[in-house]
Amino acid sequence: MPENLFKINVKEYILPGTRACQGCGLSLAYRHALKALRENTIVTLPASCLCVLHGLYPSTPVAVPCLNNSFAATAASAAGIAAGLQALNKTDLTVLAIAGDGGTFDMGIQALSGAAERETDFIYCCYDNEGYMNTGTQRSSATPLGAVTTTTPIATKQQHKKDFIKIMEAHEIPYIATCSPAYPIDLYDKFVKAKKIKGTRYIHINVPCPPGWGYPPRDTVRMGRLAVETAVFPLFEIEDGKFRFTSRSKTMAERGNKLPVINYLERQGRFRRMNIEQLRQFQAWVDKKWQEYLRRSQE
Ligand SMILES: Cc1ncc(C[n+]2csc(CCOP(=O)(O)OP(=O)(O)O)c2C)c(N)n1
Ligand code: SF4
Repeated sequence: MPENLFKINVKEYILPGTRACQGCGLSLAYRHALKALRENTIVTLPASCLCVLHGLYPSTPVAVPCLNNSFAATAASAAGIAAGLQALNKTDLTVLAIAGDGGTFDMGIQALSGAAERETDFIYCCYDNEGYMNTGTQRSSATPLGAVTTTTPIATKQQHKKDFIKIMEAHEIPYIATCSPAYPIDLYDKFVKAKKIKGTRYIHINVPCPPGWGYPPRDTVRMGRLAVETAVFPLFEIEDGKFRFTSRSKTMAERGNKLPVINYLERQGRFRRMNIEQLRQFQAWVDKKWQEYLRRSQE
């Protein structure tokens, strides 16, 4: 049963005073994710912007128990927590492992793949700001084609983003979802649903990042909406292998409309060196993925 605005948990688990940047998409997303998961949750996270948001010991603005772990070990630490809870017969707690794209697509993939294959009972969330942002915007395998980063400063990134959803689908886990802080009710619903499912659940959040992407902090929600409306980042869930669009992507699929990617790219400084050929490749890549999703949504 979908939630709506009036059913959203009014309790806050991120208190005022985080160390995230102004306009950070991660803090918006994390706020709604924790509201959906509520207090009976244990979070484990690696070095990242999220770790910075959590603050310095002994003070933190986050009002649920959290474990800081090493960069590559997020899913491994979650597996340890899940095993400990099972040994203690504590069945009412949700384990949330949450890491950036660097900590997921690159550094954390081995531990995540192992935990998913063992059907570990946890939610793994990748918040994807498309770069190693905490250390100053280095390229990751989630960085899109044509973006400038500090490790691709002149020629821009030459490769498309890794299709991480396909990798997670290959593990045949019961629940996969994408979401955006620009569509908070959709995000909230997906975490509520994931909490009720057993086994490994994977949630991928598109996280607009003002300093890393090069746009004014006031435009974070706008950037998140444009990512969805251009189909650069479609919203969907895959439950037991069944694909379904949600929220704005659902209406876009029904009406057959999506904006050209240029509407999204031209507002971000990181694409300032993109050339016409890369723009063409970017649009073709998005169109191909969108067609695949459309076909699956009709199966
Ligand atoms: C093994 C290891 N290598 C490098 C670092 C330095 N480091 C800390 S955070 C970070 C970037 C993390 O990027 P990502 O996972 O994408 O999260 P974000 O910072 O974007 O939130 C790096 C490289 C580290 N802590 N450990
Ligand atoms: S660098 Fe980006 S993701 Fe990191 S805290 Fe700042 S706005 Fe958020």
